[in-house]
Amino acid sequence: MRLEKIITLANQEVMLRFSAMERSLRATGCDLPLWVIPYDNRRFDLPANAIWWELPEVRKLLEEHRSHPMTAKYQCFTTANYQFVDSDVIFLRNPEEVLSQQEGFITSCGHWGSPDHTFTQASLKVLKKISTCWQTLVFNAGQFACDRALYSLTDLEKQCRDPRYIDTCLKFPFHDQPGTVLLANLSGVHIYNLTLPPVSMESTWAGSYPDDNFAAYWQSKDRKPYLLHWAGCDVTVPRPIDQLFLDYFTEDERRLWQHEVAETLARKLRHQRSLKTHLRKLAHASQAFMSEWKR
Ligand SMILES: [Mn+2]
Repeated sequence: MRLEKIITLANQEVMLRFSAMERSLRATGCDLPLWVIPYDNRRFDLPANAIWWELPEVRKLLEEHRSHPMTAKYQCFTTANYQFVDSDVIFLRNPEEVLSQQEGFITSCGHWGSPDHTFTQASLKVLKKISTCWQTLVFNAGQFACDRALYSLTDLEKQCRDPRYIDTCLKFPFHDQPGTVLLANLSGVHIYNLTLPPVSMESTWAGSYPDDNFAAYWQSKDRKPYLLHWAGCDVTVPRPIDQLFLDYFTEDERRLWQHEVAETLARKLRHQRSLKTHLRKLAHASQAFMSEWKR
């Protein structure tokens, strides 16, 4: 495919990670326009060659169903020749060059090995009807590329509203992943995962690299991941590979990042403490109940 743009989803809250992603993209030599789908109203000043991209028809459909803000990325399916990435991604190689050899719908995650969280009970039934090897067709919704528009706006809306798919596409409360996976599969496009043969790329998930020798896996240029995604990684547990995005921060940004991590850790500890308090209260209550009951 001949990439024409990179698409992402962001708001003010993820601005630091967005900056690292954008700088890593430019560092690979890719000058393509960056289209930013607004996650919500908290927009921020974009760097050069980046624009906010929102389709009012899609926004209206999602607001009507109070869909999760991440489902705003469904609008990617109405355009062609793009790479979508979350903001917690950095590029290691120029996506234009990597994808010039590919066609159809391109994924590159490891969900074929652990397909949980890519479907709902309803969408799993649909996926199983599409292929007995459905596990190779599910993917992480934070990194995908496609050379064609999969739906017109009208068809996208129709598909999302279909009684068979609406619970997965518009009403799933936690994220867009089962909906994104289902919509891509229903479109009939060929879905290829670059970590499977013939490309057999090394893992694009930062969590696959717990040690400081991560670059040792990337000796072969063709099998080096072209992007890295921190999907689901706990930011309060530092890992050597984090250096790859930290390197894109200025001194001030690094301090801001440390502050964000410290706040996340404090929230986590508060949550654990309140959970412990609740459990203690529950234990006391059940003891009291049991001693009452034994009398
Ligand atoms: Mn992500």
